[in-house]
Amino acid sequence: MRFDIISVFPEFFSVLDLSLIGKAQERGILSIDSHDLRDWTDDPHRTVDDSPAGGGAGMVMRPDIWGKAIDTVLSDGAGAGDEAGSVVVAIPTPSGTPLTQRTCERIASDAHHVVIACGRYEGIDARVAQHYAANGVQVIEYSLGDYVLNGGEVAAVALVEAVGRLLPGMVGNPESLVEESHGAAGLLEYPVYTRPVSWREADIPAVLLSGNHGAAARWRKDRALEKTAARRPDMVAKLDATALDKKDKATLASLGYLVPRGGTRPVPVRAREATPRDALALSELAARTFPDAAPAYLTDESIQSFIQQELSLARFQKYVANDRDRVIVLEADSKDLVGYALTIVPEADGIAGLDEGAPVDALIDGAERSGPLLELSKFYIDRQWRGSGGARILWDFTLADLASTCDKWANPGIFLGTNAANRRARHAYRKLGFEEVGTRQFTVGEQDNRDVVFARGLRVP
Ligand code: 6GU
Repeated sequence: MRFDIISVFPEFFSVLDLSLIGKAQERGILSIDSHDLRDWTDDPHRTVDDSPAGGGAGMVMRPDIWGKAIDTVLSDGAGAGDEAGSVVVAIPTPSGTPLTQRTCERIASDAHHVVIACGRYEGIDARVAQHYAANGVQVIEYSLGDYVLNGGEVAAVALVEAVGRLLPGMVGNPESLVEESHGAAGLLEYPVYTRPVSWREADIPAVLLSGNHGAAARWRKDRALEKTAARRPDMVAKLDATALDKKDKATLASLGYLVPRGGTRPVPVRAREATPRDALALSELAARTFPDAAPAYLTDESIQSFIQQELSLARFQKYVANDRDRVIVLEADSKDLVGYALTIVPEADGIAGLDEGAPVDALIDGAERSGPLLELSKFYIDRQWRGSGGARILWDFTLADLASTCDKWANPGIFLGTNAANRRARHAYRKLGFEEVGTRQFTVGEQDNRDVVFARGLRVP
């Protein structure tokens, strides 16, 4: 690959004689020539710029000078069979497209001649990029990021290094290209360590020294996911969900990203207290989800009459407005509701649902209850989100919220009743730290039901 760099500071590029890029030049993998733009001027002052048409601050680089310079380096040694995309004119500018690893990979695989035109001042007359783009040259106006440098020289060095290291024969171990940041996995790289094992009170994570390669790989993947979620949430939202395994998804769920059933990408979700504006969406979600949890022997009629009476818009408006009812919603970034939790908080150290079979005497986390007994009246995840890890996020937020309202008590509790036949729900509540403490009777429509009653404490470990 051949690079020609044109700049008013051609000496700048001596750095490219160092290091791996310097070695690659010696080995003939790439050639780099830098040129002084002023060599193409024809006035005694070697002028390359002029004032901007239309007025304004600063100076603009002249198209006639740039045209002569670029034509010269392009024609010098140009092959007759230069294919489309094989000749690139790269123009560094803060107004360019952000340079990505994908672009660098494409240049490395398709281009054999790259001319880098380094502007200074307010940039290069716009007709230069236009002209070459219209004449069979691949023109790439690129930026290194959202900040301004005085000229394109640093960005030219960045491009040569980023593209150069991808050329065949450059990197000793091509595998290191797979796991690196911005590699095929679409993640930032995990943190890396080397000896000494203990340095300034900080140890290398034990799993990396355990010799258990599977566990080390898992740890690295989790750290990469964590780091990417913290620093580059935009990259997490672009991950291909079909390439994620169960544990990847569990880690992403703990970071607030869920993959819905049939979904192609992780979706950021957020738990929050419901507001009156959620009442309609809540009543719709409740009507959709209730039938899934209802026992099989309930008639459609009973279910519908329950929905109309207990899960109406008016009911949810009341729940959301009432201080004793805590409603937490889990919301996707599309603003769609993923799930909701409704808890009834009794006065002082009272008992919610006393006339509905509350387990008054149940032990709470193995000890006598001291403080109120709350009722988790509703806890639902919409169908396409079940099994995605949303229940854990909704529950963690709900628990923290309830714990803070009950923090003056030594051992407050929360209970719930769920249809005995609903094994999925029973399993889910056990996973959320609830224990079975008994049963209760209740009616839906005209029909009697038996519920299993679960309880747990409200202290957050
Ligand atoms: Cl490519 N050029 C200049 N002048 N400033 C920049 C840049 C490029 N990328 C970020 N800032």
